[in-house]
Amino acid sequence: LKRVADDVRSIPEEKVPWFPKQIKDLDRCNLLITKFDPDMDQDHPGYRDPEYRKRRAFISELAFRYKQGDPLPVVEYTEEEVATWREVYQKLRSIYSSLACRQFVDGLQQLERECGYGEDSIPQLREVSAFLKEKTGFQLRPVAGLLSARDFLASLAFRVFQCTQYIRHSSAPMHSPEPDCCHELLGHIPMLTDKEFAQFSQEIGLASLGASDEDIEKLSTLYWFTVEFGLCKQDGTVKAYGAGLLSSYGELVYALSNEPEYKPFNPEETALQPYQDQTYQPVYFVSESFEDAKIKMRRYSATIKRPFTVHYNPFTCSVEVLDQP
Ligand code: TIH
Ligand code: FE2
Repeated sequence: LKRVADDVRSIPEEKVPWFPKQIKDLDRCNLLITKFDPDMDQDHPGYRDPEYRKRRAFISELAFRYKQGDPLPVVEYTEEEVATWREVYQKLRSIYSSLACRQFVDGLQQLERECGYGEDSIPQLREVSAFLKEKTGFQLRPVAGLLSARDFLASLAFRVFQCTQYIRHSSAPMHSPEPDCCHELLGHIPMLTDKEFAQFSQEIGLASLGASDEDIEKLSTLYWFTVEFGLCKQDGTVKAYGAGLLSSYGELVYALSNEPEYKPFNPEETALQPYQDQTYQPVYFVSESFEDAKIKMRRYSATIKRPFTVHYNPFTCSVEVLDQP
């Protein structure tokens, strides 16, 4: 009797959530969150614009059909879409040199010189992905909208960045509560040309694989306050490196205006900060430098309990899973 009881007790309790082991498995990481979708959200500026919604449905379809390894879809943007892009680009471009971090400005300059970035056309994911691949090994994958945190973070483990391809509604160019191509191309891509930032992003992804729902919630909060809304010190002043700031003229100006609250970046605390996804953040976290954010994140990730360790094999683009002894 005693033996039976002991056997029962030795059965491992933890159920590890499924996670992708090979880059191909990202085809299954496609759970969308529809709360900001123009078909669902009455406050979306496109909700009452049937033309806009039809266009969104068409571009979403390209992402739904996409399989890992397919050539990235090319979208022929309309004049109205390019006009929105131009407005966003011009406004933001005029404040980057004073408000964006050095790595961002360098990345954007490279993209302008070597990858066709400019106000006259919306860069195509296909071209941008090829460029990034050479710089930092990151590649892009089209996505139809806002992804669940677990699926989004998992793709980072493979140096895959999921990008929306539609553009925000022309009536609200200075801020959008959901990601769009302005957010991806202007907010994220310049940062992803930086080796250290690319490494930082992949490490968050690797820490998320097979993590509990509770740990995913904390990691996505950390992602939110760093990759999306992070500030860092540089040569004695505070600059933006978060993509959610760098793609929103309204929030970028606000975040560095001294009006909101600022707290030092500290993963244990930052992971528990409730966040705002409808409008501007009431609080931003400032790190001493990138290097500092990376070291602190790494230390934090090591405290996440998982009954295994993961190792990324760049030759096979797969994750090797080792049981914890
Ligand atoms: N608010 C950003 C913008 O206007 O570009 C977009 C997003 C950032 C984070 C989530 S959605
Ligand atoms: Fe984003």
